[in-house]
Amino acid sequence: MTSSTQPSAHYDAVVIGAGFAGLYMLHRLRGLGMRTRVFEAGDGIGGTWFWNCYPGARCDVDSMQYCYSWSDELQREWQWTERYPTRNEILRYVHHVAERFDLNRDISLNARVIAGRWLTDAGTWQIDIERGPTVSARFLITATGCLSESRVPAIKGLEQFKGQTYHTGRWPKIPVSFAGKRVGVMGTGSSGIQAIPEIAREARELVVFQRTPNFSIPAWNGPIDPAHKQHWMANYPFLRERARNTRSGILYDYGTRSGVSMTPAERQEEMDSRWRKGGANFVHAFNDTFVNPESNQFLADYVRDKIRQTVKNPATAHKLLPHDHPIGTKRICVDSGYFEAFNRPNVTLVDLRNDPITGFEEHAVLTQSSRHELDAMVFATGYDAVTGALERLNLRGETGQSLREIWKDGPTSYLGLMTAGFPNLFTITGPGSPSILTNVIVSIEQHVDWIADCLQHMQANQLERIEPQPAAQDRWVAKVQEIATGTLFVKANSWYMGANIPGKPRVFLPFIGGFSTYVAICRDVVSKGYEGFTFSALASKPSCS
Ligand code: NA7
Repeated sequence: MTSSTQPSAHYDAVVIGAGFAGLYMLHRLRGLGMRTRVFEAGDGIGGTWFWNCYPGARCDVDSMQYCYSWSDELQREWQWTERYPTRNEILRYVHHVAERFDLNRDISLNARVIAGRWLTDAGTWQIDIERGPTVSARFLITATGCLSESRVPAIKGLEQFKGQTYHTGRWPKIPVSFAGKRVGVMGTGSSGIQAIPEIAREARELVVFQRTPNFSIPAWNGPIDPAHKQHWMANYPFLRERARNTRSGILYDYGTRSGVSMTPAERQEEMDSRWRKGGANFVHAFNDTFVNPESNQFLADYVRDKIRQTVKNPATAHKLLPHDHPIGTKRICVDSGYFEAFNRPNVTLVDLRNDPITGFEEHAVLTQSSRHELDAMVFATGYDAVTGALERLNLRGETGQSLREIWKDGPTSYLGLMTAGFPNLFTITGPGSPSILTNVIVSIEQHVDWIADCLQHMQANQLERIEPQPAAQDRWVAKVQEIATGTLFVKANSWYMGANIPGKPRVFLPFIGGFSTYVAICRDVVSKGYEGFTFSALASKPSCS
């Protein structure tokens, strides 16, 4: 594009989003001496953890691993208190980091990016801020998160509903009380499964509207085990490096045997011991959980048995049994008393597959067979994952087309880092990278470091423009789909597949070949002179690397 308005400020780099990705990116860019501004839509930093303050919001990755590894002092000084950190504790950590590294002064809050245009002649991005200035930058880096574009389904009559409505990913910052109220929760993914036990304790009545029953593993959360903490504190760099060499960037106990190769007694012992430990590690019992339907079935049956044992009403238990996807192919949930909540007299489960919602009235939600009077409705209905937040930015590349237009049949990206036709635009944890299949902080750090190293390379070589070559991008997009097709993941109607958004193309969004494999590929690309990327100095024509 060539048209432009006069920007009010020019930066070397603009970063969109002040969550874990944006904060670390800012830190690295400063280290390169680049004049950088971070624009954040929210009125606070923390990204996903700023918005997700619903009751029970908690991370399901071990707190000793769910933190930055780029500063050894930082990881030694911060004291986590629970096995799985609450949202509030994570947010305190984020603020600690921002203050310790003096990041806040380069962050603009309440500053939503609503459009961006690549100006070919100037070699800059021009960026519009809602109710704010237009600025320009040589490099534009998105740190908008994979699960940030929240979504409330279109339901007939919802606008007439007079009760309060909430989305878990846009929870108000003022206290919300459900005491004495009749509350509905729609959605039984991770957010619903965390919120339901908490709301059940507080509300007069809780009606859970379930479309798809989900697998969940008990968290057995509690104060952090001092020996575990001590072990991590004493060995942080070594353990972090080991984690980076795994497929999910998390130091789990990865099973080394196929489920089918074990005797029934061995399998039972393996699953029992993992269940006793709790957490997402359960699904890693076998080395073929995600590729062998038989092995997967052992784990799925085990969890279904646990649900039957936990939920006292057999009809309710039956409705809660996951049946339409292999375990783990929708993001595995980790809960604290989810299935137990259905034993409470004030909790009702509505199975929307048999009894769909027909609409809302002023004070009720109607299903085909009944009417539920409600004072509040909580939507735990998820996100337009991975691509939603990027498309919403309305970024237009060299031809004037937007990412949304270019991605209408599925996202195109090279390594999940850049898209052809969008020079100097980097996408942290973009589509086609491991991102949300991993400890996302580990993936964020790897992307931020890769981008910073690339910019340093460009500085050193007086290069001002970078973009991926279409052929390299095509190969990568094909590879991402090919690897996914070899797994059970493609069998589930999950947000990994874009299946939760009506009309979204059905393609597998992240790279599922494993974090360590992905890192090796990225390193290889660099060692071959940034193979598949094209660099140029602005004055010259682009030349292939
Ligand atoms: P998820 O995992 O996308 O869960 C959303 C839930 O909402 C899921 O149970 C959906 O059922 C349900 N849903 C979505 N649309 C509808 C409609 N129209 N009617 C009824 N039910 C619906 O989002 P979460 O926020 O729980 O978790 C997102 C990630 O955040 C999580 O994986 C962690 O990584 C953290 P469906 O299964 O689509 O039938």
